[in-house]
Amino acid sequence: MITIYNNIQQAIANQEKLLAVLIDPDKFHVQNTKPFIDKVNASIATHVFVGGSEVEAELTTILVKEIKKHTQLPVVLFPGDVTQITESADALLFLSLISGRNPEYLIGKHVKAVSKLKDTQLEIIPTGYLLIENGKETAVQRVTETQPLQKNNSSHIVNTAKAGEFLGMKLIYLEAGSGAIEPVSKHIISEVKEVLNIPLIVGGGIRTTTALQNAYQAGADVVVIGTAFEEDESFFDSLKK
Ligand code: 1GP
Repeated sequence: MITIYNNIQQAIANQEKLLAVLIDPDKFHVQNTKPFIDKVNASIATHVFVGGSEVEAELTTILVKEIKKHTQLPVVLFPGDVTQITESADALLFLSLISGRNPEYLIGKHVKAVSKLKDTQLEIIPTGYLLIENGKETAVQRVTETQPLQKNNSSHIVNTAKAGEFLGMKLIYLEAGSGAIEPVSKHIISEVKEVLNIPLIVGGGIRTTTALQNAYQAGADVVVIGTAFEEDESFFDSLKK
């Protein structure tokens, strides 16, 4: 069976870089879905991620159904909470916040999610999620009540990412936080990439094609961009196919 995860691995084997456009249902007007997704389709984007730190229940399902009407790209849930799980999507990043020490975000919410996932058709992708310090408090930090990893302690970041791989996680996600002032540095991305045998996702604060290329050159396999598109859809013009 061809799966979204296998396709990511195949793309990496072919030395392709992947771009996920993140849509936060809390900050997005559903009636804007078609024009927005038309721009996504015309761009180099390869995935649509849907999720946010604080989203009203049911909004995710409504939005995902609308997105699926307008694109063939895989729609992947990037949930801040159990309420954001919907069968209308294709896959679910089953995120464990391994940079933090809050048991709810390490395993608690996952246990609660199981009753929603018993007969799921979603492809579940276990993902080690690492929040990296970026100069200001982010929604992830506030909502999860965890501290980000210090950016000047790269060996701890590397060891945390590798521990995630050893635990069986299939993706590692380095997160500076939505709207971060500073994206994750090239130095941290390259050190983490060096030790990993699984795909690396990087997101948070990437607002320019230069920052995107920097992340790719440093070793990011998938880059996630949300805020830059929310603030200025003309950014898609510089990312046309
Ligand atoms: C946030 O990594 C994503 O979880 C994307 O961040 O909104 O800053 O692009 P931005």
